[in-house]
Amino acid sequence: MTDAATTDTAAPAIERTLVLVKPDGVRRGLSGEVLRRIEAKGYTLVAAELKQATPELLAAHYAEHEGKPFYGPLVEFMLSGPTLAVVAEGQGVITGFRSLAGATNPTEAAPGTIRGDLGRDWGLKVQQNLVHGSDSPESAAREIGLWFPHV
Ligand code: D4T
Repeated sequence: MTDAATTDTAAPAIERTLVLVKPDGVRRGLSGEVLRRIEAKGYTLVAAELKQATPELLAAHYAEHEGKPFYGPLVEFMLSGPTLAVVAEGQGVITGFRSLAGATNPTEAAPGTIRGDLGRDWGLKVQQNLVHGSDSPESAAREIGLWFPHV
């Protein structure tokens, strides 16, 4: 007997997502640990580059947050040192990496996640939560275009 629910479903498309190891993660020497978790999960690294973000790049990347109270501190934090920008690939990688990252607030992020295991609240005006991951296919395409214009 065949299972129509599985045999009739098209294979999920291969996706790409933008992962950032933010300046706190790079400073704390956690870049390798983040890459290890991405690879251990089974995703493929397509590109990785240590970059110093610019105000222009961050204005585009974080346009949705402009005007929010944490926007200025967020940009200042993201300018405070190099960021490791990564493109990762695999079926479901956009949601999958968000699961690996955990909740935005590292205090609330579940143990086992990057933010839950390695992050904490430092009492600052912006959460320093180690990583970013695109939240939709549209965001991923836009963000990969911003950080890796040639990929
Ligand atoms: P990023 O974009 O960095 O992957 O984080 P999230 O997707 O988890 O969260 P976000 O875009 O909503 O926020 C961007 C960045 O701002 C910090 N932040 C956010 C903060 O300090 N206070 C807040 O209330 C929010 C919503 C954390 C991540």
